[in-house]
Amino acid sequence: MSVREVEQTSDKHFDKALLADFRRVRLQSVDSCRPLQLEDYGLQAVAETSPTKWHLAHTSWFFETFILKPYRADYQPLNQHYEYVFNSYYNGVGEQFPRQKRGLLSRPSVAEVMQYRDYVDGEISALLGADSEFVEVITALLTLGIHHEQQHQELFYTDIKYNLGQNPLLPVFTEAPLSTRETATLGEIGYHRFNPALVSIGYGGTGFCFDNERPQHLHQLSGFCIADRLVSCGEYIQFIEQGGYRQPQFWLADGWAAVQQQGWQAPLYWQKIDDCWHEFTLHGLLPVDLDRPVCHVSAYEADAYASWAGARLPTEQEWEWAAQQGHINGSERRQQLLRPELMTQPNACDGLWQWTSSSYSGYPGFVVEDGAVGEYNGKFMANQLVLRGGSCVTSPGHYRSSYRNFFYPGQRWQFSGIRLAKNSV
Ligand code: AVJ
Ligand code: FE
Repeated sequence: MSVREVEQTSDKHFDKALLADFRRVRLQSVDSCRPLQLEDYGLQAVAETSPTKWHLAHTSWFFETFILKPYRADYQPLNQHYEYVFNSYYNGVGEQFPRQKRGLLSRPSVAEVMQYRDYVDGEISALLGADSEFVEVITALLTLGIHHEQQHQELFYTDIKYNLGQNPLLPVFTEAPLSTRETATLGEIGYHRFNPALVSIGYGGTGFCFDNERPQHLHQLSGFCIADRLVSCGEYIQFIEQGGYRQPQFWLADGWAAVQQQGWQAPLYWQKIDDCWHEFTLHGLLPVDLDRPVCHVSAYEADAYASWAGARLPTEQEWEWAAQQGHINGSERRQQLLRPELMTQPNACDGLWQWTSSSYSGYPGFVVEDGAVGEYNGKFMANQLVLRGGSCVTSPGHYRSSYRNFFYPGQRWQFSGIRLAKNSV
């Protein structure tokens, strides 16, 4: 190889589309917040729900920590304290400001957080504008950073819904779009039947995926049946009215303990007014529509409902195989709808994450990446359950049959619903 060839391969420029993607997603985060008042940006009702401005800063911190500090020559952070304040959980980076106190961060102000975003954006643009010998690694980290920011765009919606929902004024985030309600009523759940099969699980494509979707591997499935739609609010109301929350025989032990300790009687955000169920939504308080999928249930409630209905939850592999075959309507939406659609509408998409019975753990052969960035997914592989699909607040482009979301079984503030499965019908 000549010297000239060596130079050409060692100093390369960035794909122009990368910077365009970065800019588009960065702008989207700020755009999603437009309906908010300034006072809303700092709300944190519980440890799990971060303030909006913390999301806006932490996503910038991610690019600063994993790209600018290591790869931008002579990079000067805008503020030295941000390394600590906006570190979510990366011990490899250093100590973190306590999660449950994020709501106390009245400073930096929203305006200063926006300046931080602009500063990071400018530095990233400059970095990508020049040739670099680290094009591959920076491209991989930037792509991860973009998907990370999109995950936080979803968390922004789930968190602001929870935080606004604490206010007795039940603030409207945005007005509900004009109703396109149809008179059609929902039929019974049908089941797709699958034969036993040795199937391929995990991401096998050439695009982006998170590390927890790899390695692709074979998995032996027994025969099973999976529901052709999600459980509706109407069906869930039957469960409630027939005493589902008062009968321990339907519940896992930890689930029953949660019912007792937290006084659960209905999904999160539900309340009965004049004998009629209502739910708080990002469009304010609305009557529960019987034909929408039931939302904001824990895995315990999903499991109890399934027991009551004579079914079970699917495993994550069953779900993925059914999705690969095109039998699950998790279809991608171009815009975020902020509320799951009526299932009676033609081409309605699922609009909710779906609890599976699978524990979140590494696939056979999974290796945690070196360095602090390896803490992204791997260290959470204990005591959580996998959810599959995507929701009405998931970023477009995140729907993949191999995508693995994960939360603790008692958590309810994500847009999580129920798809049933059975061994046979
Ligand atoms: C995949 C949604 C469980 O909420 O911690 C954000 C997403 N990872 N920053 C989470 C995430 C790093 C993650 N979930
Ligand atoms: Fe994060």
